[in-house]
Amino acid sequence: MEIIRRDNITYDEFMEEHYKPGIPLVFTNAAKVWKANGLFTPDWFRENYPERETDCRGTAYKMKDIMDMVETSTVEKPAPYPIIFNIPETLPEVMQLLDPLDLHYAKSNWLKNPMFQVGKWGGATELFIGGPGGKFPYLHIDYYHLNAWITQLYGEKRFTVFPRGQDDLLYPRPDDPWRSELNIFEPDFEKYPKYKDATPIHFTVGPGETLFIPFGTWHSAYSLTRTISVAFDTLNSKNHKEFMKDVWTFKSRQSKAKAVAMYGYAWLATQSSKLAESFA
Ligand SMILES: O=C(O)CCC(=O)C(=O)O
Ligand SMILES: [Fe+2]
Repeated sequence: MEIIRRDNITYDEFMEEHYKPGIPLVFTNAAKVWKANGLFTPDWFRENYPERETDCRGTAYKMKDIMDMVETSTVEKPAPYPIIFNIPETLPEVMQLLDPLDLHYAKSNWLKNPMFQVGKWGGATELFIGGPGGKFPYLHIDYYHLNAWITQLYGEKRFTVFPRGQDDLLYPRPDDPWRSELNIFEPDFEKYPKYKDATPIHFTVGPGETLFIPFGTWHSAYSLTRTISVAFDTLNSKNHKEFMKDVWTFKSRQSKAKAVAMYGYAWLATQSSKLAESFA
């Protein structure tokens, strides 16, 4: 199977052919509506925001140092990946360059509701920075069954996605069902024999391209060059049921009381979003 790439697809075509059936898509030019498209480069960030900091695996890094790290990154000695900035929190000025965030396709999105901006509900807009050889550490589906939208603004990343319905072949971890035990970059077929029947789809996403990953789709990524991408997730009536189920599963691992509280909160937040949508 191959990834489908489309330019100038209409919103209705996207909904019918990709969103509803849950088939990934690369939009080749949806990002043309963002000022960030063609503007974002390692030097642009280095010059404009040299002192901005983010944490990566317990270490704080400055933008200027990150850009040096990815410049010297190699397959043999890759820079840490991914290095992520929460854009609204650490680079708020950048948000106006990502307008409209939904690219006219990623809608509706209940995560825009202020109730989801409190706490870690997946409502973040994130900047991903990488260097050659940077591997996303695991094969996964996004938490809470959210849909993922990843726009490549600089450099090239190789993605791997699996068609829906192969969960059983991909060995989800018993203690973390959104994460796989497999190392897809060097699969151990002896230990994970069912993986032989899985059908990974590999493809490269380049500057100006946007990858839509439907909820529940297993995926991972590999940075081929220096890369800068913007990622966000969406929630609406289509993935709401799975979202609520995940909120329960995830929170009940902490405590039943917490699960009840958080489930109640999520339910209220989704009702409020649904109501707002019906008046939009
Ligand atoms: O661009 C990447 O490295 C993949 C990011 C991703 O899948 C995620 O953050 O959930
Ligand atoms: Fe993901």
